[in-house]
Parts: sequence; C-alpha cells; structure tokens
Amino acid sequence: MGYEMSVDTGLIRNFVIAGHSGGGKTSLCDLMLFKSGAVNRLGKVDEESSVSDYTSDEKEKKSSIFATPLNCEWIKNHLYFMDTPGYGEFVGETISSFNASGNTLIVINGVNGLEVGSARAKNLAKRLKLPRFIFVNKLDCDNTDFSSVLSQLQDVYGSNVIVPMTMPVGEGAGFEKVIHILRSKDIPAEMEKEVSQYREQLLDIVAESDEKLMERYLSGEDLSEEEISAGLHDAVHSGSIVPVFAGSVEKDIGVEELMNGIVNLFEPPMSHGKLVLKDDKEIDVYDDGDGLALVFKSVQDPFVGQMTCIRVLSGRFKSDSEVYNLSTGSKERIGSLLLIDGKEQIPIDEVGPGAICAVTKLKDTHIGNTICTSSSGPELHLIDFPEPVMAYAIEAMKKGEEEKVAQGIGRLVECDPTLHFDRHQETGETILSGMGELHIRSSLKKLKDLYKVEVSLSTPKIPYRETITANGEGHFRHKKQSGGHGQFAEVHLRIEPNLGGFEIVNEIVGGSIPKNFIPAVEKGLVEAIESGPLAGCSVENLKVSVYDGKFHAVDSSEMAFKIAARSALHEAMENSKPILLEPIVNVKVTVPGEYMGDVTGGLNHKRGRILGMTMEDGLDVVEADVPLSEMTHFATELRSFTHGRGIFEMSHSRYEAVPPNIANKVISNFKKE
Ligand SMILES: Nc1nc2c(ncn2[C@@H]2O[C@H](COP(=O)(O)OP(=O)(O)OP(=O)(O)O)[C@@H](O)[C@H]2O)c(=O)[nH]1
Ligand SMILES: [Mg+2]
Repeated sequence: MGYEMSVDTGLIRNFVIAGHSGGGKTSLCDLMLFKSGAVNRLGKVDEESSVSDYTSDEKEKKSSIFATPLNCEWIKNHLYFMDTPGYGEFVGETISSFNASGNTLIVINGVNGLEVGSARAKNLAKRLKLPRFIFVNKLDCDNTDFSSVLSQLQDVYGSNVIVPMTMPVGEGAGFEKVIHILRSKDIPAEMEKEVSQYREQLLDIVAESDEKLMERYLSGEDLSEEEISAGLHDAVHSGSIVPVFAGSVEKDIGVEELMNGIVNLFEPPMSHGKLVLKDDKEIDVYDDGDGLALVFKSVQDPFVGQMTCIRVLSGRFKSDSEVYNLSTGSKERIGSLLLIDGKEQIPIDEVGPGAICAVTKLKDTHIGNTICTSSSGPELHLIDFPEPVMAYAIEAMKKGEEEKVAQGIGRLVECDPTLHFDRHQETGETILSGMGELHIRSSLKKLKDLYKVEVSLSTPKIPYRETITANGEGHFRHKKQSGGHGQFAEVHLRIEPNLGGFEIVNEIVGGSIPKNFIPAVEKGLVEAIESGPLAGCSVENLKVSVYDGKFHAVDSSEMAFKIAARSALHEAMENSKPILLEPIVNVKVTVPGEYMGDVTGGLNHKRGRILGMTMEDGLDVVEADVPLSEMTHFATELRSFTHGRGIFEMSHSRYEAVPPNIANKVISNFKKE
C-alpha cells in the first residue's frame, strides 16, 4: 500500500459505509481495496483475512466491532472511507464515522430489504445533511428480488427520491451483470421500458438544474454521461435523489459501477467552498491556509500509543507541527500524520480538506474536539450519541486495584461516548453502562488487554426513592447524661408532600432553637432524607417546617441538634404514609413488523404502558413507559428474539409509586440485608 499524496482536493471523496449487520459492508471495502490495487490479495471476512475486520475479536465474531478508516485510489481520485459496524451495540463507532465523512453509502442486504441498521444509517445521514447512495448487495443469493427491494425503498422514501442507477440482469444464481441506466446500450427487451422510464426521470432532474442543458435536451439532443452526472450533483447533494446501485460483492458484480458513481456523484470536500455545521452555522473552507479538523475518534494503539483520528475540513496540517485545541484552549504538538488502512499506518507529510487520518502524540485532545493550526477558528461539534441502555455494577476483581480500574475505564470512556462510568450517588455503586452486553464486554476486554485489570459485574441496584402521601408530625428529644458534658436538643417539625422537591422552612420564633443551631438542624434534615425509613432510599418531594424545639445552655451542641432533627424527620415520615417510588424509563423500540406482537406483549409483561405505535422507515416503532427494574435484561432479550433485527433507545422519564406487592418485596429485602 502506498499513495501519491499530492492529490488535488477536487479529486477527493470521503464517505462512510453504513447499514445493518451482515449486509456486506466489510466485504465491499475489501473488494474496493483489491479492485483499486491498494492491496494485491482480496481480503475476506470469513477467512479472517479482511483488511478492515483485523482485530482478534472481529475475526472471531466474523463481524465488525470497530469503525475502520480505509483509503484507495479510483480513476485518479483518492477515496477515504470508513467501514462501520452494523450491530446496534457499536453505534458509537458508527456515529463517530458519520462525523468523519461528507457522504454516505448505505449497504442493504438484498435478501432482507430495509432493516433497522439501514434505517439508522439513513437517519444519521439526514441529521448531518449528507448525500447518500444505496447499494443493494447479495443479489447473487436465492430469494432476492431487486425490484421488490426497490419498491420497498420507494414506498418508504418516495418514488421521486429513490432512483436506480444500475439494475440487475438475472436473479439469484442467474445474476450475471448490471446495466447502467444512463450508459448501457444492450438492455434486455423486458427491461427496456423500466430503464427508459428511470432514464427520463434522471434526465428531467438534470434538465431542471441547468437551463442550457434543458434546451439541448428538449430539442432532442443526447447528453453525455459527464454532463448528466454533473447535472445530478445538486440533487444528490441536497438529498432530493438517492441513487441506488445493484450488485453482488461475492460475485464482483456492480461494484465498479458503484465506485464510478462514487467518483462522479459524491461531493468532493471543497465543492461548495462552505460547510454547514450541525447547528446550521456555515463556515468557509479553504484548500490551503489554516488547518481545521474535527477529532472523531481516538484509539489507544498498543504500538503507537494515543492515535487521534481527525477529519480535515479546511486547510492543511503538517506532521511535526503545532496545533491548537480550540475546544480546550490548549496548545499541543502533532507527532506523525498517518493514513490508516485497517492495521496499516502510512506516514505522510501533509494532509488537506477531506482527509481522514490519524495524528500521534496529542495528549489532551479527545473525541469531539476541534483542532486548528491557528489559535482561533470555529468550534466544530459531533452529533449527539444515544444514552446507554444497559448498566452493570462493577468491582475490581483484585482488592487494591480500584484506582487502576478507575483510571483504565476513565481512558476507555474518553474514547467512547456511548460508554458511561459513574458512581451512583444514591446507591453508592460504581456503574458501567453502555449500549448492550456485547458493547460492555468488548470494552472490558480492552480494559484487560490495555490496562491489565479485570472487574466483576453484577446487576446494579435500582435507585428507588421514598416520599410521603400525607401530612405528619415528628417531635424528638435527644438527651444523654454521661459524666461531664451531657447532650441535649429537642426538635418539633411538621411535614407535608411537596411536588416542588425538598424544602425546609424555619418557623422558629422566640429562640426556642437558638439561631446558631439552625444550620445543624438543617444538616440533620438533609442527612435524614439521604436514607429514608422504608428501604434506606433517598427521599424526595417533601416540605419540612421546623416550628419548635428546646435547648440547654450547657448541654446543647450542633451534634445533638443534628441527631434530634434527623430522628424527628424519620418519626414524622413513618406516620405520613410513606411510599416507595421507582424510576420509569421511556423506551422506543424499532423492529420489523413481524416482531411487533412479541415486543408489545413483552413490554406489557414488564408492567410497561404502551404510549403509541408508529411506522418509521418501513419499520414498526413502539413507545412505552416501563419501570427501570424490568429493563435490566431487555437489550439481550430483544436481540435474541428478533435475531438482532430490533433496536431500542431508553431515557429516564420520571419516578412513580411502586405497586404495593412489589414495594413489600423491596422493603423486606432491605430489612433482611
Ligand atoms: N452471497 C453473498 N454473500 C455475501 C455478499 N457480500 C458479503 N457476503 C457475506 O456476508 C457475510 C457478512 O459480510 P460482512 O462484509 O462481514 O458484512 P458487514 O455488513 O460488514 O457486517 P457487520 O460488520 O456485522 O456490520 C459474510 O459471510 C460475507 O462473505 C454477497 O454479495 N453475496
Ligand atoms: Mg463489517
């Protein structure tokens, strides 16, 4: 692998390859590398020789886990592309890759048609306003029918949007070639009508984009392929058409046409001289001058150390040079600039707009940061990552390694925005959460490989809470007479439910509790609500009015008032009909229609309340409110009963009363402990 690096920016295309797991994305990448001459042996996922799926975990799983930057040259153009994992659990890698790319190639499995992974890819592309192509792969397989996949796409996205650029001749084992809508001459008679209809549709778009072309077209003149492609650019760029290519990676059919399409129809990085950012702000981009780049990924390479992957948006970067991190305000030094091809790294001296590459030696620069060769410039932002959907309580396997574990996981979290690591304030547990069991286990494997520590996992405690449903009173006298100084304090208080949260009102008049002890009383109350009387949970939505008390000139102390206040509040709570509350999460599940019944049934069984059902991208979507305690294993269950064809999102919604039979169990478990 070696590259001529002085590529004209107009000859660069960068894109992300995304779609459902098993569609053939990685196989397509390997084939593109081979056809372009970037490698001289065709890598294969199944034979563990893929350039892109090169890690031991990916080889074992025969499926992608990490996003991999790749490059090749095709008809004088330099292609930078990202192979992404289709598995929903590794969506963090996929989202990062979208941030690295100016175009999207969605790979659809011709056997299955639209799946959750392709719908997600389309939505990410739309959020970033990226032009998109669709490649319908695996048309050599039995039971594939390109026209039904095409009509499914047209039904969902619009028949004026989804337009084939190539179509298959023959099906399954008889699939022999593709014809090009704009170019092919030898079109089988039975396809002629359809092909000419699509050609007209494309030519109409071309004619609309350019008046002169329109005149020539209307006067019956033939337009060349270059003219037609140029005329389609704006429509592809704005997403008003999504070109569809047909093919088979396995049989190497249709891939050349796809690669030509990428060069002819995808946007070069500088095509508009402007770049629209996530927040609709526009920035000017230049071919030279100050380098501006977004950090979309960072990896800990066992040999190179910290590798920071950047997408250059404007200007140039040089190896061994200074850069400013505009997000943190710090100044750093770049070591090498590396072009990445799976596990291969090729040092280069300089990169410009459109490049996807890695830089070494940055110490304080992380995913989502903007780096610039000048100290001022626009700050760029990544699109948001989804909230974790699965959590474990973790503990260091070996006593004494807690600090090492925390540091190691801290580094992993820095590199993976879908991995969260917190100490839960209410339960006191250390929680590692992520997008599913596979995601968490693969992160822990990294922890073991890179930082040589291991942790044990357990189901996290549910952060129940307590509140009251009636008004109540508490009077407590704390008194101890033991030799020298005694202890004395008395606190009288009233409590009532308060939707506004926790509130303390001081109604003391006439100094029955002296002013200097009031802070101690408040401290005692705050301590009391950290651990309620039912199950030791945090207490919420309560108003406490302290209205009376007694003190002793010698024996009263801050400690005594703290204890008296705490005990008075617990006494009051016990006679104010306390109840247990549980966290309710909002869940959005997306599945192919055939699994809808299983999903709604399963959610009902989990005490879920179905809020609505809709269709998005041809898939069924159910939204429901479900108690968090019932969702512990949902990621794994959903994967198993949909065979990986369902995804879900989850976010905290609110707290609600736990039904009495369940509350009793939680309370008696607490008392036992
Ligand atoms: N028959 C047939 N098999 C294919 C074709 N393309 C890929 N495959 C096979 O499909 C399987 C999955 O291919 P991958 O390239 O790993 O799919 P992917 O989209 O990268 O999957 P993830 O990495 O899990 O997202 C492999 O066994 C490939 O050999 C094709 O055109 N025809
Ligand atoms: Mg793959």
